[in-house]
Amino acid sequence: MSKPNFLPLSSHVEYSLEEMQNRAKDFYQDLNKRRTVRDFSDKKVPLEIIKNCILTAGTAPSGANIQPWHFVIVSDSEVKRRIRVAAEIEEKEFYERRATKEWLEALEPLGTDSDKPFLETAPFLIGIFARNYGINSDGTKAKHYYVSESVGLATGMLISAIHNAGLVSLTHTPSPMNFLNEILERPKNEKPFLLLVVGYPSKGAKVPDIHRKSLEEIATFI
Ligand code: IYR
Repeated sequence: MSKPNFLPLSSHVEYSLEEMQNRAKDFYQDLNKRRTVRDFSDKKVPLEIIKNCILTAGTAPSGANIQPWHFVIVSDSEVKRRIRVAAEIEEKEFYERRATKEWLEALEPLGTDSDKPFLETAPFLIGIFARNYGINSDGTKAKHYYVSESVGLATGMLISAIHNAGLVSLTHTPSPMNFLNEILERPKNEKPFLLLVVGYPSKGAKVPDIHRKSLEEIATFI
């Protein structure tokens, strides 16, 4: 067992109480403007912006600091086309057969269907993979901890970073999405977690008239 190495916490910034109140409120008000968007423009986005958003995602906490995530950033139109074709096959199956009546009813307010043009229109698709286990140098499996929680946290930070940059995203989960391993050439210790569609909204993009729960509904103070 090696001894842990500790460094002084030099990065923490302490604000005045007033500044803290303002920052907390401003951050909430800004993130509350985020909407999941399905109408994308084909307007180009500089790769540098996406790289910084990915770096932000990589700052998420993770079980035993294993950082069990991998992001595949897709801008190639042929790869995007292949993803759309494969996703629409699964989605058609979902909407026409696999989904229960209850599930379809729950999706009604979102107005979704099996047609996924945004998979080709948006400038970037980000395939987010969860590394369920690692591979040691001798080929044996290395255990990873709290993988879904860790990748979920990183994804939330990625979505926030994209919003902060002035772009919009869509959390897309064709199910099953194992085809992403094949198209994006990821190894079998990685499981597709989510496909994040990123870009600008189309001119005149519309979003469903749905609402966020109140503080009383989502929190209890004891
Ligand atoms: N994957 C399908 C269905 C879908 C499921 C949920 I849960 C959503 O919140 C939205 C859609 C689709 O992308 O259409």
